[in-house]
Amino acid sequence: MTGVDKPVLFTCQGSRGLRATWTAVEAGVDLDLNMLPFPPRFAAPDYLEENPLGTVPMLVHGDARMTESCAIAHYLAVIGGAEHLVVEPGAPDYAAYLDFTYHADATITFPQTVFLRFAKFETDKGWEEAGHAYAKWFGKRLLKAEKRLEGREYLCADRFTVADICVGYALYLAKRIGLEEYVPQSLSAYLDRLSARDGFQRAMALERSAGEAADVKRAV
Ligand SMILES: N[C@@H](CCC(=O)N[C@@H](CS)C(=O)NCC(=O)O)C(=O)O
Repeated sequence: MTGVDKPVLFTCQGSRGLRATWTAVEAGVDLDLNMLPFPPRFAAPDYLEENPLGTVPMLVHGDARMTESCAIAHYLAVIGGAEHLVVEPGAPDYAAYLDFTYHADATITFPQTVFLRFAKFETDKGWEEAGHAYAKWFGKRLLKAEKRLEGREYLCADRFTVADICVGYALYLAKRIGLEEYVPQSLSAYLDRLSARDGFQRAMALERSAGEAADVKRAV
C-alpha cells in the first residue's frame, strides 16, 4: 500500500460501497469504514460538505477522493498490490476487464436503482409502472454477462477479479430488492460461487459490525 494515510470509506451497509469493502478484504487493504444512515443526503446532511452529491460510497485516501464504487474497487486492489484481482494493460482480457468493471454499475445497476426508487421507495409518486418497466430492462441487461460466462467460471482472465466483484454486487442487489426473477439460473449459480467466498462473507460481517457500532440501518 502507498505511504499515505489509511483509506476511509464513507458508506451505508449493503450499498454499492460493498464493492469497495469486499475488494479491500480480498486485497488485504486495511480500510476505515465510516457508516452513514441512508440516504445520507437527508439523514446525514453534514456529509454533503464532503460529497456534494450525497451518494455513497466515497473513498478518501490522501489527496484522493473517489465517488464511483467500481473505480474505488479497482483503486483498492491496485494500492493493495493485489495483482491477481486486476488485469493489467497488455494482458489478454484487459479490455474485457475494463468493460465489465464499468458495465456493472453504468449498465446493470442503473436500471436496478430506478426500480428501487420508483417501485419500492417512492411509491407515492405514481411512477410504480415505470419502476417495473426498469425491472424488465434490468433483466435484459444481464444478457452480456450471461453469454460471457458460458463455459467460464469468472468474467476475465480465468480468475476472480474486481470485474466479478462489480458485476457480482449487482446480482446480490437484485436478490436483496426482489429482482431475482430476472436473474437467469447460470448467473444465480455464479452469484452463489462469489458469495460463498470467504472475502465476501468477511466484508458483509465488517459492514454489519461497523453499522451496528455506528447504530445505523442497512441501505437495502
Ligand atoms: N455510480 C455511483 C452511484 C452512487 C449511488 O448512487 N449510490 C447510492 C447508494 S447505492 C446512493 O448514494 N443513493 C442515495 C442518493 O442518491 O441520495 C457508484 O457506483 O458508486
